[in-house]
Amino acid sequence: MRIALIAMSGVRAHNPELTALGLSLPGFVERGKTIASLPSLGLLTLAALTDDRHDVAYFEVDDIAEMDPLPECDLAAFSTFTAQVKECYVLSDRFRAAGVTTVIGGLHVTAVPDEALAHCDIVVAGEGEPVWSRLLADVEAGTAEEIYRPDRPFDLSLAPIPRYDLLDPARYNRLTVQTQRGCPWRCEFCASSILLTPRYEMKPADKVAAEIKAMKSIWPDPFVELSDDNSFVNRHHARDLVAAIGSENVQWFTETDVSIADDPDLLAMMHDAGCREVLVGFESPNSAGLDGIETKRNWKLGRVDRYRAAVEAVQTHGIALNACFVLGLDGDGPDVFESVARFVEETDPFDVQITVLTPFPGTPLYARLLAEGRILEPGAWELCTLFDVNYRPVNMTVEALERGLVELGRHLYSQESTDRRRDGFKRQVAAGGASTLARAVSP
Ligand code: B12
Repeated sequence: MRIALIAMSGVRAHNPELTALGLSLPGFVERGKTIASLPSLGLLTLAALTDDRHDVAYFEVDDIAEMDPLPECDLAAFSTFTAQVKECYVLSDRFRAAGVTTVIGGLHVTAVPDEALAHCDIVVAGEGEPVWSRLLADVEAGTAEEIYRPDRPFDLSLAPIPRYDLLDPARYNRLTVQTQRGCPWRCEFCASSILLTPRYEMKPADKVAAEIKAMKSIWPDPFVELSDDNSFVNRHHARDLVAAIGSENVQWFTETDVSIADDPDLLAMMHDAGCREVLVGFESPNSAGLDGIETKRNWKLGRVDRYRAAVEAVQTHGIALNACFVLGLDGDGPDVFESVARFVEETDPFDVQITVLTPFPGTPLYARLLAEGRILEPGAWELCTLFDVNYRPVNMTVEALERGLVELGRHLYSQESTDRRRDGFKRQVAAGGASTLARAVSP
């Protein structure tokens, strides 16, 4: 079969003021450029599990109008998140009209498989690896089912090396490797890999090193982004992992939780192994905002007193910190904008990310807000960008949240504030005595 692997790609925001702002503010533009072009690791992984008998081609689609004419194929396999799912449906409809069988996978259709079936022949709900070969065989035999659902979490020690060779490295400024799936914490709003797997799954460290080696065969000096949700939950695995990545001599970025700040030995190892930045979800600087957002043990609330010290603990090791805040949490009021600005001024994280609370389908947050009648436009998936408000906050109006986001963004991503944070970072690194490379300050 000729299989077209199609990644719905690019970044999105509908809020026009924010989009205009993003085009002009230095801190925002820099971060946007860094993340705007990443390939679909899910599809590259499935390509690696595809028998050689099949011809595989990989496409990235930002603007569906540009996919004209459609590539010739027997099976079009789409990967999409929520924000672009409607564009994906339009494209899938076009392929079907041309007589091509279509399949859609990814986080969105995992949450609402029946919705997707109106626009494609097959949906994969959950991790793709356990079902992909069977699905291909069924399509060839004309016996494909409508929904494929793995019956157990995928064992990451069996993960294939993603087909990085399908990519043109000139298109990217970093490439991704995944070292784990799932997360022990249950943040109410999380729409990431906990929607795919209930368990925390780790990939053996030597496999991660082998994947980076494969990446280096197309791009000798890559910047590696770990597509993880929480890399270092298991500290034993974390040490093996960091040592393995270090042996590949690359620079890298990852996402983890704030407990990393309690482990100076691991931070020192990470710095020496090329880690340049970690992203940490602080969510809110206020106890009231944090109360209840991690639904299992209220873990984040229990950490808030150590948030400020955590920034310094990480950055004195020469590792930049991207502090992430979610605006519009139920416990936060209109003073949250000022609180975030103050937190950032007092701690100088190298990067800061502000987004609005977003009810993604499949999350406990979505179910709760829907039941409370607080979703403004149910099914307006195009607003699931993390920047567009599609729910009624508790302690402020929708307009106040939108205005607060834009104004805080204008302040935090201004040249002055960006320079301040970068200077603060350099001071913290100098105080910690870690040697930073010039490149460390432009992750
Ligand atoms: C890399 C990344 C991107 C890349 C995406 C590249 C791409 N085309 O895949 C870029 C930078 C383009 C991007 C953009 C955006 N992103 Co993003 N991104 C990520 C990130 C960091 C890693 C994703 C990843 O690589 N996962 C690893 C792979 C292996 O997993 P996977 O894609 O889920 O694939 C598995 C299964 O889902 C399934 N599968 C997936 N596709 C298919 C297809 C088929 C045919 C089959 C059979 C199976 C299958 O099998 C795979 C293997 O098991 C995550 C956060 C995180 N830490 O996970 C956020 C994340 C996915 N992004 C998110 C968001 C919100 C966005 C944006 C809306 C941001 C914006 N404002 O523009 C856009 C949306 C773009 C879009 N297409 O809709 C949310 C999505 C939530 C959701 N449910 O939709 C996440 C979870 C972050 C978050 N804060 O919540 N992003």
